Amino acid sequence: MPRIHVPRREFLISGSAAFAALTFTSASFSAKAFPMRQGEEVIPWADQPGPHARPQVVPRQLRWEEFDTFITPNDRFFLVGHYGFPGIDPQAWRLNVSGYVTKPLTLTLGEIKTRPRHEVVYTMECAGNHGFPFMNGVIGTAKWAGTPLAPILEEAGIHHRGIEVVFYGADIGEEKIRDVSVRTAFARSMSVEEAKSSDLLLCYEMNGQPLPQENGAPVRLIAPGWYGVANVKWLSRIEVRDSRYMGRFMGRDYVTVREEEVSGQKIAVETSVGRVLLKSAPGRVTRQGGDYRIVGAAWGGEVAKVEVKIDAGSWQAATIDRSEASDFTWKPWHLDWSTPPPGEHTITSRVTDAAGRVQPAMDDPLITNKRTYWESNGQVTRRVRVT
Ligand SMILES: Nc1nc2c(c(=O)[nH]1)N[C@H]1C(S)=C(S)[C@@H](COP(=O)(O)O)O[C@H]1N2
Ligand SMILES: [Mo]
Repeated sequence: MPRIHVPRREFLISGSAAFAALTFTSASFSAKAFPMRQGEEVIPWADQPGPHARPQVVPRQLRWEEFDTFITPNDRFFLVGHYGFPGIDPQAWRLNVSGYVTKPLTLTLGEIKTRPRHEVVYTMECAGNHGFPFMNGVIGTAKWAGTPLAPILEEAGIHHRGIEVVFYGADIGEEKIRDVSVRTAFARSMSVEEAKSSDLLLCYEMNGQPLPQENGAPVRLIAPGWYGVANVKWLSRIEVRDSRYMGRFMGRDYVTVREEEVSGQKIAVETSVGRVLLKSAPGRVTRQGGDYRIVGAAWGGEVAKVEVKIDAGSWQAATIDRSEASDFTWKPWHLDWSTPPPGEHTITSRVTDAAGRVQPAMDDPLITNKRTYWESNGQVTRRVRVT
């Protein structure tokens, strides 16, 4: 019968306070050319996001004006930490695979690193991106390296009663549920079927550097195709359970509430944030002499077409640059704007996928019937001032 493992805490060398001591190391980095021209100048957006309501949870976002490389350098990659940014001693760290498995495993970092190494280039977006006026840069693309999870689950042998795989972080928070206060780990789960996907990695490297502390060192889950929240950092425990896991980040937070029409009535349906949705956004406006250009990105599906609308004009097809893109990454695009008249302009983009689905407009019922800010994949409009 499955044994229940008590999580090891001794590898935690610091808790949430660790964030204050974080030093963001600048990764040595060489990136390929990007839709960029000689001597061009970036025009800052007129609609800068306001100060973050919880800067300690989201201490860093991408500044879209700096969107000039396909790969986001580590020191520009956004950060989200709901229970702080713990520092973990990699020597003492262990990963436990337990619960409804026939052979529980305890893996060291060394053992994980000697297993087959895979790399995936994946654009990670927080499900809260564009859901708030102060959050539009919780997205970035990195080359993640690690070992595939599936063979490890195979080795542990999932018991026939196991239906859910829970990924626990080493970060612990206090949660109040009704009138009970409990300490709980940041955790997310997937069905056994989803967890067995060959795309999932136990990741220890980001853009050729050891995974930075703030991004989940020594090991995080990388779940290409999912929203950021599924990519559990500071991974300490993988547990197979015989019932649905309903922790805060599955069942209360990162829950989309959407009203749906059922027999003429509006009924709200709550769903857990899961796979990333089709989306695009204008990235930056540049000027080379009098020639303006709009550069942006599209992601979250099989990108077939990107169009841009300036002010109340008609949709114009943008040029998609697929030179560095792969399945799980954003696709950069650009549109030459020539010489716009001075004054303030709005820029909106929309992406269409290979099946003809279009990124919804902000007044589409898919968006307006949504009562929460998660999974905000509506069309993004930015404002720019031309002088
Ligand atoms: N252990 C742990 N993992 C976590 C989180 C967290 O707070 N704790 N935040 C999640 C969320 S909401 C996002 S969007 C991504 C952000 O990853 P990054 O900080 O490397 O950009 O990590 C996810 N993994
Ligand atoms: Mo997130």
